[in-house]
Amino acid sequence: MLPNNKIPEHLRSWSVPWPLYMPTFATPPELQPGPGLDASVAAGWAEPAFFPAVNDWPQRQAAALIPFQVVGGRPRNPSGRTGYTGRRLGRWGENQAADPIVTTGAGADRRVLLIRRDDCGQWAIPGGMVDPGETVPAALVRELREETGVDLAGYRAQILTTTYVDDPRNTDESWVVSTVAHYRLPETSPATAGSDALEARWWPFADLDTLLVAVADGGGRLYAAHRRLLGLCGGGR
Ligand code: RP5
Ligand code: MG
Ligand code: MG
Repeated sequence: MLPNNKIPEHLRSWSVPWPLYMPTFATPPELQPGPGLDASVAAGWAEPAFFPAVNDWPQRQAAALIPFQVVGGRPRNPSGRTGYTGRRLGRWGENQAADPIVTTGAGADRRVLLIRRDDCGQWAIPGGMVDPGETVPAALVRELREETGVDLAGYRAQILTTTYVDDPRNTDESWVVSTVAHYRLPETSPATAGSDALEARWWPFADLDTLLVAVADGGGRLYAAHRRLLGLCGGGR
């Protein structure tokens, strides 16, 4: 996966003129017009190529969790320039995700349920995209069940935030906004990796900082975009 281009901070905002801005085209073959895209659309995880398929921007803007502009018929990432154009995600504009942070225990025994992502090998919150027509609470429960086998039915969610996620797939025209919820469970329950997870494990919160640098133990780093989200309930940095 490509890292986000480094855009100088003072040039990120769309309100700062940058006449020579030349973002890199980042759309992978499976999302470019042709059989690959047809297969991705048929598989249900992608919408069709840009024009004329997407002409409902007023509705999308009204439904957006974070307001964004459309300029010349193209959506603009509300966090500013990314250095990339095109899309690596299923939808143009805002892609809504749900991230369940599931913890147990207290103090030194406090643990959090993480998965290792199959696209980058890094440890991450077991989150995923909200399906069309699905509610966020339903997506939180479904994604956790699919990726870890743990059932949240009967547990109350504490919504922590709705936030832009600094996902490496973001581009100027397609980005992730997630609803992050915290669930406290009385004890750890067996976790089994499924869907797009390679492993599922209850990590001690105290180890999260080590995770950022340790590549031992079959692990990998903590998915950078989730460091801040885990910090919202006391983990990460
Ligand atoms: C992150 O990617 C979100 O925070 C969420 O955890 C996840 C959604 O994408 P998939 O796991 O469905 O690839 O941006
Ligand atoms: Mg996922
Ligand atoms: Mg998933």
